[in-house]
Amino acid sequence: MKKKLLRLSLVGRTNAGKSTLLNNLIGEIVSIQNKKINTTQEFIIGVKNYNNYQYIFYDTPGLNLLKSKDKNNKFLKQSLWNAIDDSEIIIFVIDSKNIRISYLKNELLNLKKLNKKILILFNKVDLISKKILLPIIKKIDIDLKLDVYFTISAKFKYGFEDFLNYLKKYAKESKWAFNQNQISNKDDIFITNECTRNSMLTFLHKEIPYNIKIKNIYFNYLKNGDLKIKQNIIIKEKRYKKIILGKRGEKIKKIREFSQKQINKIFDLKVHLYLEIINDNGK
Ligand SMILES: Nc1nc2c(ncn2[C@@H]2O[C@H](COP(=O)(O)OP(=O)(O)OP(=O)(O)O)[C@@H](O)[C@H]2O)c(=O)[nH]1
Ligand SMILES: [Mg+2]
Repeated sequence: MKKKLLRLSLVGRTNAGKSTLLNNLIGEIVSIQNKKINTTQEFIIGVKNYNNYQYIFYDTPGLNLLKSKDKNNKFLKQSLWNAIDDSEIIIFVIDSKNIRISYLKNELLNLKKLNKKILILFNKVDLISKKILLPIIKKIDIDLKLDVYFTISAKFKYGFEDFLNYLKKYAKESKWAFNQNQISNKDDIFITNECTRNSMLTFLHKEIPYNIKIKNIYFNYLKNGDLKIKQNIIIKEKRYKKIILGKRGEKIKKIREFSQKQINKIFDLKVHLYLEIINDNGK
């Protein structure tokens, strides 16, 4: 059978469930997911092969960034546009439980200007009854003439087959862009760093998790097969250290344990994770 290839960008507001969808499509965690906003900060690729098809999914930072004037978001915006540019199909993911029709219309109208095929996924249908959702979809459809849409639950892996099958006809005959066993453009160190950032998003409030960097210092498989990882949490402001440590170090303990558990799950082996907080100026 001839090999076929299709590139798709996952686009949508923050929290729509893009990363959850990507991970559950691939069957492994390649992009962290969290209920906090702007979880995805980089251009992450997940690769799904089945039969002679290779689907390349680009996970992107939330679409709402496009309106933001914050200069720090420039990089994020760029990575969103790169993904859209590169893909043949835009998969527009919507949190069905939180639809704001006026925003949605604007976003869709803007995307339509790009003249790319747009496939709409109404996600999180586990949280909303059809009786409530269908009239909303109908209303959007009347105004915007939705080309094609599917209802899914990224979290519970519901509805994947239908849209994956639908997409087949758009795949073009081509050499595959990734090897059979390569599932992401990011390496193991990236995802383990991301696990700690995700843990910080979970346990710390407000701006801190968005103003830190995780740097890997050590990553090695021990003789007994365990994985030993050391990471530095690089902070920009000295005062963050106390907050991250928490009372008697309880916060950092939770952060470390949660991250370690996640890494354990991803690699399916025992992990020893060590964290150190370092000030940006090296102190
Ligand atoms: N109940 C339910 N929750 C979901 C579903 N999909 C995603 N979520 C939850 O929604 C939250 C956000 O998911 P993410 O996958 O991080 O969302 P995202 O679109 O990647 O967000 P950003 O990276 O911030 O743009 C997480 O807490 C997920 O568990 C779903 O189908 N059902
Ligand atoms: Mg994400």
